Amino acid sequence: MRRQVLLFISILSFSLVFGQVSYSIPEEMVKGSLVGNIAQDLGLDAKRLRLGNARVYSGDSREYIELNSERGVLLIKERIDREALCGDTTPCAVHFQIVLENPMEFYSVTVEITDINDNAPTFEKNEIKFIISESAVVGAKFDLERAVDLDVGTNTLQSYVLKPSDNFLLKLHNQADGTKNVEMILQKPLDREKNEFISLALTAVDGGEPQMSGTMQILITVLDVNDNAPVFTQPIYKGSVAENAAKGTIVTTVSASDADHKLNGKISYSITNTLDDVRHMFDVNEDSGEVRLTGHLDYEKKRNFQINVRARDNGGLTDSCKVIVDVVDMNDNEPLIKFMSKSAVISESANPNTVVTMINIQDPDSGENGKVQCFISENIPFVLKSTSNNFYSLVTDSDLDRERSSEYNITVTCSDEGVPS
Ligand SMILES: [Ca+2]
Ligand SMILES: [Ca+2]
Ligand SMILES: [Ca+2]
Ligand SMILES: [Ca+2]
Repeated sequence: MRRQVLLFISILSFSLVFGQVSYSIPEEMVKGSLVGNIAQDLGLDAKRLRLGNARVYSGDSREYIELNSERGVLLIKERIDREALCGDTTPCAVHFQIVLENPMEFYSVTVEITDINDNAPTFEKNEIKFIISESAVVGAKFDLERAVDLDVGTNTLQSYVLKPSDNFLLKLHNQADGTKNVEMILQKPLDREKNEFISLALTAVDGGEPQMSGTMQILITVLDVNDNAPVFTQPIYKGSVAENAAKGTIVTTVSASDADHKLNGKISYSITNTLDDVRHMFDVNEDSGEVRLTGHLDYEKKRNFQINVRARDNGGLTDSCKVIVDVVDMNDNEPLIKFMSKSAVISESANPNTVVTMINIQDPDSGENGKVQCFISENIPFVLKSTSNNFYSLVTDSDLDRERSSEYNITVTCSDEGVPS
């Protein structure tokens, strides 16, 4: 290399440069294309070229251009790729000499190779993946890949476009080497519950005519955080259960939902009553929300219960609801007959309507189950009179006659109107 450079300098010192000429051609011209009319431009005729054995001398560099002595023109000998020849150096030129003998002359020729937009901006990867928490704050930055465009000037990379731009904005940072660092900045919070996967397209464009571009996918997986509390489907649930229902009877089922993922959305149910006896009577299935009877109900003691149920996700967020349970009365009490006073002896001269005994009926059941009717056998000189609610008087109905009957054994029968009675 060094030796050849020295040789070139020695030629310079022994020869006269008779002139120089410059051309400008675009890269990528096909073999045989005209570069310039060298004979005309140097003021030489075709004969001089031929007799002078004119040839191209390009030293140690590749011969991209050849001389056609017959026509006196320079032609493309080998396709010129500006990017391979000069990279990002501008301007880009091919230098060579036209050497003639008899007498020896040489002319310097410079052919500037102009850029054409034959390279699109390209990314190293087709896609890039991010996993971003939905709690990421606005302003969070994410480095993206840069694109490369081998062309120069306006034909090289000019800008980037990010679409869609709902959540992220693109920001470019100029680097010392003239390139740009690309990053996307969160401008609107992510919401996994709305959009768990986001796909963006980052497009790099050059300024050529026609414009060329390259695109890379940005795939974002949004990570869940526990930002949703459970929500019951209704604030109040109602159920009713017979007072004689067996333990284990399902009263009702509560249900809450949670929009979060996995454990953040996993709900467990519990009863939160502390001041009453609800917890001895009911429990709630932690997973299914089924509210079951666990104790022994008695309508006569308590007719309804309010169960407070809490739904809690694994992150501690909660909602609560009420379950109102009505206890349904069953006819589980028979009327109780109580004598308030009675006289075992009565004179046969007693007037009709003389009270013999007073009874009080007690039936703790409600409704028909507690509605009691009493009667006594017929064909005796007594009647049962209802005085007021659940009070009866047994009174004489007609004159008594000791000589006919000195003793009465009276049976009072009371029955409620329940089914069965
Ligand atoms: Ca180019
Ligand atoms: Ca380009
Ligand atoms: Ca949650
Ligand atoms: Ca969430």
